[in-house]
Amino acid sequence: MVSFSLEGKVALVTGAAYGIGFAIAQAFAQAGARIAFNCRDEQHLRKALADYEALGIAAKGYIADVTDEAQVRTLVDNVTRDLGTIDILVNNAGIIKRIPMLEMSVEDFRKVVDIDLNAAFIMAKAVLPGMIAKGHGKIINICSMMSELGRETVSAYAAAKGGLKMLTRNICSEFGDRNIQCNGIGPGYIATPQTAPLRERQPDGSRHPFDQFIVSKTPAARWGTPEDLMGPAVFLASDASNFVNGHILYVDGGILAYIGKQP
Ligand code: NAP
Ligand code: GCO
Repeated sequence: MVSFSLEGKVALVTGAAYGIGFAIAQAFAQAGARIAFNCRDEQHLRKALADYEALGIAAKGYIADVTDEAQVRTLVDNVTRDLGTIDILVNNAGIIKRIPMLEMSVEDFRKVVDIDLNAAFIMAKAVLPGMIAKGHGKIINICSMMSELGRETVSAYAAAKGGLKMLTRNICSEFGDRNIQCNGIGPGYIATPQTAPLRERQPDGSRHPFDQFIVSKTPAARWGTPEDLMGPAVFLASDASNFVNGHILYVDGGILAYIGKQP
């Protein structure tokens, strides 16, 4: 019997105060997991706790910056104390800075790479010992279409997400024989606060040119929603995917498969 159940599992979803992480944590809770999440901002945390409670989810929330090794150590210790050893880690926390490369400072480039790539290494190192001791574990890295493609203004983000794809494959390679599966989810263009600037109505009330561009480039002819990622995330977190390892599951409405409509 194939099991998509997460009953009895402890899941930590980073950056799950809202957006994609919130939807993934909600899906895990619906599948039976106990939920922990973190973010940096107190107000985000308080609102997220209320939002989870409104859904009947007794999530545990923690303030922790995933780029800070000491804060991550404390985060993992606190989750372990409150819920038990972490079975499932989703490296979801991430930022983007959309700046033309020649105008982007090295500081900005480093900040994006620090959160979107280095933090996944820090988080994985913190949870792997517990997974090894338990004899199983699931790590899911939230990659991106920019793990495969570039575009103007997102050099740091694409470099980080490309690196995250290869970190995913390396964790798979190094820990597969410990019954730890590390996979990625590559969302397409998803309607969250992160992409809100790309969907803003123009002063004349028309749709943002990028909004029109993405919808025309996506076979599904729409933006994705965080809810579109819930099923794929449960699959990769469950025993149903125990022989899936080092895979990036693109949830993109088909955009990576499509050359685009002839003008
Ligand atoms: P979002 O709406 O901007 O949410 C990002 C979350 O991460 C927030 O909860 C934020 O909370 C948290 N966060 C940011 N930096 C953090 C840090 N250093 N430490 C801890 N938490 C941090 O983003 P999203 O659209 O849901 O995206 C989530 C993930 O999916 C990101 O990795 C993103 O790159 C990826 N992704 C998004 C899309 C898309 O189209 N939206 C597509 C592909 C991939 P605080 O600010 O309070 O810390
Ligand atoms: C952008 C977008 C994308 C999405 C996503 C696509 O500016 O191009 O923010 O990067 O966030 O990563 O998969």
